Amino acid sequence: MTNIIRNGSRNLFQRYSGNPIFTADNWPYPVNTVFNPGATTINGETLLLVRVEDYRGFSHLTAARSKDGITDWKVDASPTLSSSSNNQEEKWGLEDPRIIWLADEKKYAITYTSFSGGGPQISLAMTEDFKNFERKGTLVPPEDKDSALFPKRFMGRYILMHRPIVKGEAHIWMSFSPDLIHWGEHRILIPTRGGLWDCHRVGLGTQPIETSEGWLIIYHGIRGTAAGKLYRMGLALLDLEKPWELIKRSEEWVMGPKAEYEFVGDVPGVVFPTGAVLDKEKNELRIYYGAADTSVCLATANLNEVIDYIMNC
Ligand code: BMA
Repeated sequence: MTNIIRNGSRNLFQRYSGNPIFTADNWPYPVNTVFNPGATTINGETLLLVRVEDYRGFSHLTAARSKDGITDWKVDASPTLSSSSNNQEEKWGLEDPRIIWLADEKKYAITYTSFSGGGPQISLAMTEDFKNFERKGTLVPPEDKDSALFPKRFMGRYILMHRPIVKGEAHIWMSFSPDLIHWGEHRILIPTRGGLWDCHRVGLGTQPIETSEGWLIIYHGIRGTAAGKLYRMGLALLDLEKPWELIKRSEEWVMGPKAEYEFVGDVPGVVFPTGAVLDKEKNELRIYYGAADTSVCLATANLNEVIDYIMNC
C-alpha cells in the first residue's frame, strides 16, 4: 500500500505520524480491539475513555490519560466501566462514549451506547473522577446510537444529539429535557443527503465543540459501495444561542479512510471520530477516532482553518 495519504478536503486535518496511538497489542490486558474513544480533559491531562472489545464480542470502556494528549499514555490496568451481568439494559456491553463537562453540576456526563437485548440505546453515566460512576439509566430506547449532550442548558433545557433509526432512515436528531430524564421536542437536525458521501446514514461524531462562530459538529457519514461501507467525517455549524438552528454544513467530507490502518482491521474503510480536545493555547483541535474498528488514532487541525472552511464552504 502506498505511503502517500491524501487527507481529504483541503488537508484540513493531519493524521498524527505516530498513528495508531492504541492497538490491542499495546493494551495492558488481552483484548480483541480498541477504538471509538470519548475524550475530555481532567486535572490538566487528556483523558480518553476507550471502547474495548473483548473476545466474546462485548465492549467495555477503559480510561487512558496523557499530559500532552499525544504520547506517554497511562492506561487503567483493568476495565474502568463495564456492564454488570444483572443489568439488562447493558446486557451486551457499552460502546462509543462521548464526554462533556456539565459545569452546572460540576460533573462529567458520559453518553454511551448500551446494548440491551432489544438493541442499541443511549444511556448516561455521571462522574467526577472517572473512577466512580453514577448510572442514570437509559435516555432514549432502541434503536439509537451516537449521542452527546451539550455542556450547558439552553432556556433551562438540556439538549441531546443522537441517531435513532426510524423507518430504516438514519438521521441526526436533537431532543430536549428539563431534567435529563424526560425527553421531548424531538426533531431531525442533520439528515442524510441523497447522492452524496453521507447518503446512507449519518451519526454524531465527537461531542459538540463551542467556538466563537457557533457549535462545531463533527459527524460521520456513510455511503455503501461495491466493496462495503465507507465511513467519512463531515462538519456542521450550529447557532451558539440556538443550537437547533443549523448555520452551515460541509458539502464535502473533510477526512475519509486512506491510511492503511483505516482499511486493515475488523471493519475496513472506517474513520469514526468520537472525541475532541481543543488546545486553546495552540488553537489546535485534536480529534480522536476509531480506525477500522480496530485501533485508536489521532488527527489534528488548526481551529481557525476549520472555522474558515465551514463558514465559506
Ligand atoms: C457503527 C457503530 C460503531 C462502529 C461503526 C463501524 O454503527 O456500531 O461502533 O465503529 O458502525 O463498524
